[in-house]
Amino acid sequence: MKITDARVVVTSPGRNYATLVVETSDGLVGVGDATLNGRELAVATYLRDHVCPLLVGRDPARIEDTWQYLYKGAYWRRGPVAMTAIAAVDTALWDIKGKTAGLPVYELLGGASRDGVMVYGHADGRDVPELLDSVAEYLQLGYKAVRIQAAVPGMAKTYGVSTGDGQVYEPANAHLPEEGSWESSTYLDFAPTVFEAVRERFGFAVHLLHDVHHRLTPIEAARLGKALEPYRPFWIEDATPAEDQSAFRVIRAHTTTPLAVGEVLTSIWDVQTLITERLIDYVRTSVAHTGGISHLRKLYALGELYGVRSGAHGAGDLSPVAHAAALHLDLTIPNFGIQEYMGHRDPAAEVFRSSYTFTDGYMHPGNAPGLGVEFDEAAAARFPYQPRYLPVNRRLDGTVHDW
Ligand code: GCO
Ligand code: MG
Repeated sequence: MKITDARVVVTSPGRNYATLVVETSDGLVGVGDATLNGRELAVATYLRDHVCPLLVGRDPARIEDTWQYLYKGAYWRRGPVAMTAIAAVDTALWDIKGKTAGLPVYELLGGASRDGVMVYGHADGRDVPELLDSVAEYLQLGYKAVRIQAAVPGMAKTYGVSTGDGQVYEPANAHLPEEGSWESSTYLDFAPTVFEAVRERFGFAVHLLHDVHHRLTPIEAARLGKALEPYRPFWIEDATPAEDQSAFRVIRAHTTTPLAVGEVLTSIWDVQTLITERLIDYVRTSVAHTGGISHLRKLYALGELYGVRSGAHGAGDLSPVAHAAALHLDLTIPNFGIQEYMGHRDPAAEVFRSSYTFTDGYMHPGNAPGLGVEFDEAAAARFPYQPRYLPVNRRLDGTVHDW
C-alpha cells in the first residue's frame, strides 16, 4: 500500500480547524488534526508546501519511520508549527493503520486499561453566583470533574469566562486581537473565595480544576497553591509561563496543591526537567500539538516512571479528530489522569462525524476501525476559513502580560 494523496483542508464550522487528509492506494482515508488556534495557515503551509509532497509514494504502515523522517529530516526541530504538522501526519497514519486492521486505534495501542476516560468540563461565571449555576449544570450532566473560572472583579475581561452572548470564551477577533486586563494581586485575593464558595455549595466529592493561564510569578503561584490547599483542587494549571521549567521548583517547594502544565509545550524534551525532577503532577501536552500519538505515547511513558499523570489539553480549538485520538490514547495508558473536554460548537458536527460517547462523566472513543471520525469535505467547503486572533492581555498600567 502507498500514500497516493495528502491534502490540507482549512474550514470554519464554528471556529477554524485545519485537517490533513491522507489517501492510500487501497482506497483508505486517514485524517489528522493540524489546527493551531490563531496561526492555522502557518501549519497548513508547512504541510502543503513541505510535507505533503514527501508523503506521496510512502508506505502508510511505517508510522515511526515517517515520524523520524519528518522530524529529523527537517533539521529545524520542535516548535508548535512543525510539531502540529507532524502530529497531523502521525494521527492520520494511525487512523489508516486501524482501518487496515479493522480495529479501533486503542486496540493497536495495547487495548483498554480502563472502561472510560474521565473528562472535565468548563464551568464559568461573570460572578460567583453565575459560576455556581454553571457548576450545577455540569454536575447534572454527570461530570465528575469541573474546571472553575470566574471573572475577576475590576478586570474588563477575564480569561475563561464567556461574555454570555453565546460566544466561546476565547473571543477571536478578525482584525486585531481583543485586549483583556489583569492584575495579579486582585486575582490572588479573589481566587480562594471562588473555591470556598464552590466547596461550600457542592462539597468535596466533585473534582475542581482551575486554569491560571500562565499569569503569575513563581512566588505568586506558590502563594496561590498554599491558599487553595484547604479546598483540595484536583490541579492548578499553567500557574506560571510554561516555558520556564525551573519556576516549578519554587512553586513545588511551597505547596502540595497538584500542578499541571504543558498545553503549549510540544515535545518530550520540553517536559524533561518537569517530569524527571517530579516538579509537576499532570502533563497537559496534546496529541494535536505534541507530535501525534507516537510522540505523546513516549512522553506519557516517561511520566509513568516518575508518577506524573496525563491531563491532556482538549479545548474546543482542538478538532474532533484530535479529541478522538486523545481518547484512544487515554484509554490505554497506565498513568492516565484526566482529559479536558470542552466539546465543539455547531455546526462542527456537520463536518466531523465522530463516534465517541459521553456517559456519566466518562468518555469512550467507540469501536469503529481507526479513530472513528469521518471528515466530510463537501460540508467543510460550506464553512470557509475566517482570519481570527486570540486575545492579548495587559496589566492595568498597559504593560503587555501573558494571556
Ligand atoms: C485550556 C486552554 C485553552 C487555550 C486555547 C488556546 O486549558 O483549555 O488554556 O483555553 O487558551 O486552547 O488556543
Ligand atoms: Mg489551559
